[in-house]
Amino acid sequence: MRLTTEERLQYIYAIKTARSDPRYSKKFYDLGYFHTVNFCKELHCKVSLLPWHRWFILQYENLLREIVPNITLVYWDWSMVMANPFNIDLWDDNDWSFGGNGDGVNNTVITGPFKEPEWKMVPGVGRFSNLQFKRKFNYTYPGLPSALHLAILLKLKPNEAQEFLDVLLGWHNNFHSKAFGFVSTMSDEYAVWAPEFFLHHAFLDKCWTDWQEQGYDYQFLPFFTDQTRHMYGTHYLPIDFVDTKYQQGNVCVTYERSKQEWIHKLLRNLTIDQLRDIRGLTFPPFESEQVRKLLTNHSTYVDVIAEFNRKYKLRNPITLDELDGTDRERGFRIHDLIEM
Ligand SMILES: [Cu+2]
Repeated sequence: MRLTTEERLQYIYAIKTARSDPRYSKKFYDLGYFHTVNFCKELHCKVSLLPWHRWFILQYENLLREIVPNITLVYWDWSMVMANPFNIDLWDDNDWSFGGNGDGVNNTVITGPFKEPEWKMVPGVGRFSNLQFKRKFNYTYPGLPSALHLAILLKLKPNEAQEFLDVLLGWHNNFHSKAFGFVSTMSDEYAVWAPEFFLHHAFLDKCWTDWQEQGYDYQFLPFFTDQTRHMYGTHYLPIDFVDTKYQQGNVCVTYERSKQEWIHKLLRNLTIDQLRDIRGLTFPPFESEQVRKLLTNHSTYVDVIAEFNRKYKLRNPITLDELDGTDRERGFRIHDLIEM
């Protein structure tokens, strides 16, 4: 579903209140601080990326729910606008949007509800209080996958889970670094303080959930369920968060479907071979720069993703100029899909 203006205002109100109201800002600070100082440790390795962040976004949602009890986390399905993700009203200057691109030499966000200096990213007077909120949108080639690319990835079987996880992590990195720009807040260890962080991680979690919902073997992947160490900084094991419907604390999470979910559904009903026949943009490349920026230190990702891109490459790749209308934003021909 799409949020109403009222709901968007409420969501932004909750974030702003969490940041500035002394009743909540300590918790808000602690969450962000934890993600920032442990950024390089384990949070972005393969074991932690999905289950750990599932736990983490739940903590954030719980905090927002202390402020607005019926609120839920919001995801942004950027796979539907991968070719031009910054051309939508999310990035407008309205009170119900997230503001626009950064400005000036520092690329500081100066429009919308999170603009400087009214909005300071980090509460308090501590170590990070002088940080500026930065964006440098990559309009020309954001490096994100399309819904078509995502559908191909979701076709990987549980015995190909390592490849699935590596590619998803790589696309996740592209979003942080390449799409928002290497000098942006989203691109470094302060990413968690950018409100778009949670739009992104909620969608990443939805992608994982969609993959998991294909069966028991997908959901209870031994790679996660066999882990016997607590997830970093928590009292939980990955297994405590592999089932969205039964997360620790008796939390049941379901993702409401967006208006464009029918496209994902149609795509998912096709075989890999059929998907590869749809005319669309090629897979986003992944360069070592993205790994370096997010400090995951696994240069193997570059190879795994290059191999994935080679193995599943579209049979009829086209360029942006060959697409028009909403196809041009989605990055593939919807007609080809409907006619399959
Ligand atoms: Cu992330």
